[in-house]
This record gives sequence, C-alpha cells and structure tokens, in this order.
Amino acid sequence: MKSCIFCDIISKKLKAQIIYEDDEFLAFEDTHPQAPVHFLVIPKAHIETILVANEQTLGRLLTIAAQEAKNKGLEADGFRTVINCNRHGGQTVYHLHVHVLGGRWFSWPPG
Ligand code: DGP
Repeated sequence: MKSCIFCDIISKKLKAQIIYEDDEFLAFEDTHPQAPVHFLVIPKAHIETILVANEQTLGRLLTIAAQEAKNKGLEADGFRTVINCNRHGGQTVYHLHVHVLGGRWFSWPPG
C-alpha cells in the first residue's frame, strides 16, 4: 500500500487533534478548517473511497459524525456533512473520510 496520511494519524506516526477514538474509527480536527468547526471522521481500515465502503462502515461514520457534532454544540444551528469522492468530488486524501463543518451558514448548491 502507498503511504497514507490518515493511516499515519491512526498509527500516531503523525500528530492530530483527536476528538473521538474507538477500535475501528477515529475523529480529528481538519488541519485546513473551512469553518469554525471542521473535523473528519474516518474508519481505521484503509478504505479508499465511499464506492467500496460497506453499509456498516458508512452507518458508523455518520453516527459518529452526528454524535461529535452534538458534542461540539452544533445541534441547534445545524452543520454540514460532506464525503468527497474522486476527482470531480474534490477528494484529495484517498482514505475514506466524512467532513463535519459547522459554526457558520453554508450556501447551497455547493461550488
Ligand atoms: P478531501 O479533499 O475531501 O480529500 O479532504 C481532505 C482533508 O484532509 C482536507 O480538508 C485537509 C485534511 N488534511 C490533509 N492532510 C491532513 C493532515 O495531515 N492532518 C489533518 N488533521 N488533516 C489533514
């Protein structure tokens, strides 16, 4: 497998501000925040894109995303979850991740 930034975060080779961790999932602050709150939720298994993720993984990712959004106080005003996929989706890190963004208003449709 090619080197993967998020696998390095999972193995603690690379430092990150971790906000949630269990045996199979991790959530941490994004280093290039696009909103006052911006964190990522990832599976510890190296799954490249949403296209090859199973139902259980996707369910857990979104459940943890919502749980940590609530912990960040985003429940009342709301927040946005994003999964970028491949080139047109703007994916830059090929390890499946859910972005959770909050603390400001987001336009629709996205750019
Ligand atoms: P995407 O474009 O959907 O593949 O988003 C990748 C995100 O990963 C982007 O918002 C920036 C974030 N990111 C990239 N490298 C690092 C890193 O080393 N640490 C952390 N915490 N986030 C990173």
